[in-house]
Amino acid sequence: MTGLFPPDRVEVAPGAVHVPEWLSVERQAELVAACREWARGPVPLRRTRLPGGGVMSVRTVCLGWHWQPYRYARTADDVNGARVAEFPGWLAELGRSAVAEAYGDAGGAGSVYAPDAALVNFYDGDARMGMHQDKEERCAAPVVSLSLGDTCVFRFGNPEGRGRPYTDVRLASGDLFVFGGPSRFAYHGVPKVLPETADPAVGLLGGRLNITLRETGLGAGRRAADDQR
Ligand SMILES: O=C(O)CCC(=O)C(=O)O
Repeated sequence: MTGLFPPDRVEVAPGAVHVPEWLSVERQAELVAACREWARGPVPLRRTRLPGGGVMSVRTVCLGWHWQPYRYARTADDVNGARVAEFPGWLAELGRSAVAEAYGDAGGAGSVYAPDAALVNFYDGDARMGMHQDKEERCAAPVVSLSLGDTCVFRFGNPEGRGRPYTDVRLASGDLFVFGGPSRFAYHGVPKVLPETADPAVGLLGGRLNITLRETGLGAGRRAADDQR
């Protein structure tokens, strides 16, 4: 937390919690540096090609498991065929702290959280993300979202469809957003990034980074099969 009296967490929908200013500026800068390293490879940042022929405006790199529409694999078959970088233990630890912060420690939700995949999204220029569900995971564990750089408008909807009701939340650098429980499969998207809103101390000159942590539910058997590819 950065402020003397940090803003409280806000429950945007049941199980969907926004915690403003969760990461210190120093921690944000460390995460930006880590994202730069991950973007170098073994799989580079890429714009994801959609089955309908469109290309996403956001550029993405994955850790642990590579996401492509609409499945996870160990190798980035739609990029360069390389195996994605390992999911770091320290990032899983950060995910556990995030879940504990969002939901409180009482239920122990944080201690059992075991994310094994991360999508790192970079938004520059007019990049945005349409309303979608995160549903390739075979597991209903929460998604943890960390925002870095420019502020965005994050649209958080409902599990039934892309339309209303939804809530527009401003996610600023250092904010945490966790969605699980009844909101785990809610549609969400990023209609807008607000340029030049980042603190230069974070180390991202222009644009926004978002890291989402997920539990894929893809077990050791699947992993062993993939290792033999
Ligand atoms: O950038 C964001 O805040 C949302 C990212 C997202 O929805 C996703 O990676 O599925």
